[in-house]
Amino acid sequence: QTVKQRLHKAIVSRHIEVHFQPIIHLQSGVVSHCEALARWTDEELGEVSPEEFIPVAENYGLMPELGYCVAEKAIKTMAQLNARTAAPIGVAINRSPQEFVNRDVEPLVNIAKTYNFPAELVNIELTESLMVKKPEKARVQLRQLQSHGFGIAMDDFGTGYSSLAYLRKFPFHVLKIDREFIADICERGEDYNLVKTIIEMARNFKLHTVAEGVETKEQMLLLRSMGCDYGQGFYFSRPLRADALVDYVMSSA
Ligand code: G
Ligand code: G
Ligand code: MN
Ligand code: NA
Repeated sequence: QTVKQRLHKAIVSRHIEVHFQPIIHLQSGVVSHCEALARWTDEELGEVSPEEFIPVAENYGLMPELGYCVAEKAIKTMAQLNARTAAPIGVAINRSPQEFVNRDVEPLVNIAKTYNFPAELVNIELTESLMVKKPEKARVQLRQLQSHGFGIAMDDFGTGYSSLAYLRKFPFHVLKIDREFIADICERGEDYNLVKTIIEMARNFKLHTVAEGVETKEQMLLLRSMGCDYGQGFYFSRPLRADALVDYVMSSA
């Protein structure tokens, strides 16, 4: 069996797991959202990284099904979690360009309805490549997502084309600053200035900012003082299985 066949089987039989990485509001320390991250463990191949299997899914047209499976499991888990928390926590779901091309937003709307999960608590994360390759598809779908109340996040900001025109033309709510700019923020003045500029620019566009790859307390404190809204990274937590996420949220509340 090829990797593609194995992956297809895993998707159809719903053996793709979802892990969750908390996104923290820096001023309050409260868990705001959790990013859903696909995980695949194959009997023979062992654990396969999403860096490897997401491209396979994209090349063979499996991404819409994989995305649906992840979204369904993620929203179900978060709905169960929110039944136990005082304040509801949102979920961030990655959506690949292929899902924008081959699917409309209907399935996502239905999942949210099924679990009685407010669309306002779902942020759809997308990368800049989508706007470059499929600007018209992107525009139509982002408007649809927006009209249903979903939030829209620009993922990995700064690593792709980063045209400011996209921020102006598309209805984003959140800007995620790529971890490559965060890694040396305490040591390198250039990186500090760059991130500071991104945060100020985001504020002009009325976007919330999330710093990715926060690994130390010093980075967290610095980002908070710079006016960054949210942080995500190993300093707070690695991506967690659903049961570990419940423990994390309950003990940090
Ligand atoms: O989970 P990890 O941090 O290893 O993720 C590696 C990459 O795979 C990240 O860029 C992440 O956005 C992507 N990824 C993880 N899960 C999904 C998913 O469900 N859909 C899409 N499109 N990308 C995902
Ligand atoms: O592209 P995206 O932002 O969706 O990717 C999320 C990926 O980033 C996941 O693979 C996750 O494991 C990884 N990640 C999350 N937090 C950290 C961190 O603090 N440091 C590093 N190096 N990687 C991280
Ligand atoms: Mn992401
Ligand atoms: Na990212």
